[in-house]
Amino acid sequence: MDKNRLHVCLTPALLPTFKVEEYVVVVIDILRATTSMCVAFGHQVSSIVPVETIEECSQWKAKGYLAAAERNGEMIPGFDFGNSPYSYMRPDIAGRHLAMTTTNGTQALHLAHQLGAPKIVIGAFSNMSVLNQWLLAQNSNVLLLCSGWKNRVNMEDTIFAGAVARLLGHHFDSMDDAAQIARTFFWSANLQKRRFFERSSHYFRLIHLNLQEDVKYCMKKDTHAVLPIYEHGRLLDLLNPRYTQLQKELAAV
Ligand code: 3SL
Repeated sequence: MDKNRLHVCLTPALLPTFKVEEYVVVVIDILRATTSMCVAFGHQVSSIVPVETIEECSQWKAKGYLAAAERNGEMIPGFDFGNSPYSYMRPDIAGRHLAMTTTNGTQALHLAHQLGAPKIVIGAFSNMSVLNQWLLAQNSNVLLLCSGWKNRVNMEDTIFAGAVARLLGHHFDSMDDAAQIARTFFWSANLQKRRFFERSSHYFRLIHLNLQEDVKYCMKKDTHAVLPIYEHGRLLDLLNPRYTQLQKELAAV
């Protein structure tokens, strides 16, 4: 029997070259959107509505949602959050709904949806083991979508894609060159992940904003056993014991 495919898309600009409808898509934005999403779910946020524009995010805020808006690493004034994983480490977000817009991560997610991805989930070092187990159980092709930076390739998302491709590769047909590149890069970076992160362009952007602690946090593995999945315009944590209940509540709205 043919194996399912595991492929890597190194930047959203390349996504239209894939038959996206044939893959479960994993959206990756290690610095920092997908890491922050995992932390928010780890602190029991009920759902996250990822939106493309700051205006849409404001509209959700006006409806009583918590709202996170980031552009170029900085929080947009007037919102509750920017995009720091640390900002979600507080008990009062439990049970709340959050709208979020970020420079690349939420845009990549929307593109995957627009191009017909049947399932979209969120990946970061924060939820890596849970994600890998779930991907193995899907019996489906998998596309690891690196959000990159403004349609350019970045190092940190490629390293993560390489880590997943290396761990899962032998269960799949994953002989595409982007997966090989990511795997090889991860292999080179693995022993000195921090040094590699510190050479990335986004590291310098974040350092300039005094966010070095965020970078360190985003490299940590398996901090949260969460699996954010995109359903009907929002992310829910598939592993939240209230998942089915939340689905029902939101369908009734
Ligand atoms: O690109 C994004 O979506 C963000 O993660 C960028 S930042 O880390 O908040 O600067």
